[in-house]
Amino acid sequence: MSELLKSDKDFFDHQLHLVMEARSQSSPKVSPLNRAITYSLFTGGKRFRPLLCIAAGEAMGLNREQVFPVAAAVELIHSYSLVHDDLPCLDNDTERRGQPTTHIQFGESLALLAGDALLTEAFAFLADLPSSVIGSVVRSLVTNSGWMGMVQGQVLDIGEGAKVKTLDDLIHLHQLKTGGLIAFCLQGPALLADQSDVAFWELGRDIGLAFQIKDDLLDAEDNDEMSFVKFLGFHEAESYLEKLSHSISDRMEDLGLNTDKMNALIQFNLQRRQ
Ligand code: GRG
Repeated sequence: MSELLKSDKDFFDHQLHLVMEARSQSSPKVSPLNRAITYSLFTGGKRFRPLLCIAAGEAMGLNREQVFPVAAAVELIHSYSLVHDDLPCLDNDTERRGQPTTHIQFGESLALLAGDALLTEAFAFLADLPSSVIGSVVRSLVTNSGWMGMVQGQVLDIGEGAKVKTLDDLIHLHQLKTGGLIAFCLQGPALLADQSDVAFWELGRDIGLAFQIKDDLLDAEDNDEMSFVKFLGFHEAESYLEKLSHSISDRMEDLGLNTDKMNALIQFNLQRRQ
């Protein structure tokens, strides 16, 4: 990760620690719930979504302190989604980020509840936003992460919704599942900066799609039915990602988002190894 991004990551982690530590004072500090929440939130995430919120916000004239509530809210939702996704009733994964998953470490019940707490606590961050934008930012996060967004994408992914038959179906699934939260990383700051948000949302959704394709390339051996590698083959998926990344760069330019930090994040995705 470039120094430019590392400084924002350190800022974000520090602020998040301070807030979560302060919140945990109001319940017994060493409670198992607190430990499960802290474990899920602070064990090695890349922080791609908060970094994107900060970079996009700065390109729109906001400083990182102003963007922090939006960045924290999206990371807590991301964290809950991973905890729940790893549970035996969904992916049944035992390892994440090279560590035992939350339910392996703390048991299924606490993992489920820690996920619930992360999800609801996310919205407490948005309560700190200027009152003129709270409504629109909350609505955006709900739409992108919930019934109409990430949760719906997850339902398609487990095969409980409409069947995924074509590439367009697969794109739709991942635009919801991974693209929803990442779309919010551009739409949230745009709403805060009082900018028209639709083009930012569309661009964010495609950055999310690029993030997912890279993930599929990294996990090519997993043989996942809903993967771009499975659908297109490895090399075709690689060139799809390359084309998409070019289109993303062009649209960033059109929207005035082609800053060093934004470009560093697009490069970070292309080059990441995890
Ligand atoms: C449980 C409602 C619900 C949704 C789960 C996020 C998700 C949907 C499933 C996790 C599995 C997965 C591979 C999803 C695709 C999105 C994605 C690439 C998640 C991993 O995000 P990173 O790489 O994670 O940003 P870190 O570890 O860096 O925080």
